[in-house]
Amino acid sequence: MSVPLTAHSTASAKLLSPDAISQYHRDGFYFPIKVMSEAAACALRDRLESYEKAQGGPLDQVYRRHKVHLLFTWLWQLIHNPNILDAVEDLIGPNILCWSSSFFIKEAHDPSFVSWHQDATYWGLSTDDVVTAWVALSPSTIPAGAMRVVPRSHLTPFEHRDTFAPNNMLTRGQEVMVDIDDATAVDLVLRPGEMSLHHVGIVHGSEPNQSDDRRIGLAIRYIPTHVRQIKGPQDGATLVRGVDAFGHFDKDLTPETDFSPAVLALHHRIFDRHSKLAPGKSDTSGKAAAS
Ligand SMILES: O=C(O)CCC(=O)C(=O)O
Repeated sequence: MSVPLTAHSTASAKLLSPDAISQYHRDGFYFPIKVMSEAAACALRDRLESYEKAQGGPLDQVYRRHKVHLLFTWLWQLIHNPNILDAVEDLIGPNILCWSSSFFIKEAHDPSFVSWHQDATYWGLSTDDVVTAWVALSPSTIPAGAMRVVPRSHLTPFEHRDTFAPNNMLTRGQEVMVDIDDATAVDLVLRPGEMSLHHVGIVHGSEPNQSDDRRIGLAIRYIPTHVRQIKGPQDGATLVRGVDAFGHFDKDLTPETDFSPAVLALHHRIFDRHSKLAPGKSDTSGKAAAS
């Protein structure tokens, strides 16, 4: 976290304006960015909910947490969405891997929350030029517990502690060991089909969902190909744009069908690998969803 993100050239920007790019580098986030129509986002939500209906309940915690784009072919397409990738390219350059993706779903009137934390503390990645595209598949409003960020906090790494607080959506209830003045936070309010972009070092979190609708967001983690995994086990990723001249990550499978046996076997292998690690290192995404 100590190395500040090097701004990618704004001259060749594909989607973001020069102001948007500078704002991202200065504040550690940028929003809202329209990725698709509201109708298209609702169609994706329908696909998720049809699956949930067919299997008689919400998507399993284990599945929603890790590389969910390998489980559903429609999420595989979403991580390749050109609007998302154009904006990400404007921030981290043209050679892009999708390292992971996680659903953050809060049911209506769900007490689940996300404590203030910085992803860079847990992910074991070698550099700071890592960006999350958080794509809304339902309205992400303040009552629904939209994600909140603390501007410019990506420039200062903080110590964290594990709280294991009930209803905390993070695996160990990780939180920064400094008092955050809530008044300085910005609510990333999004319509379905919009996304926010946030830096791996930014302090972020979210409040419970007090609305009558679910809050559904897909957090997609993008890294430039030069990044290495320096703490966790050998890791995989998907090249979504450009070329990978480094090969630091194994190539993840391409899903041919939803929940293909090959992908499920990969998921089990990932969990076996992670369960052999010491507690505290067992979740490279740093996330879990409680329900
Ligand atoms: O969806 C949320 O409320 C939190 C998301 C988050 O922590 C992340 O995307 O890193």
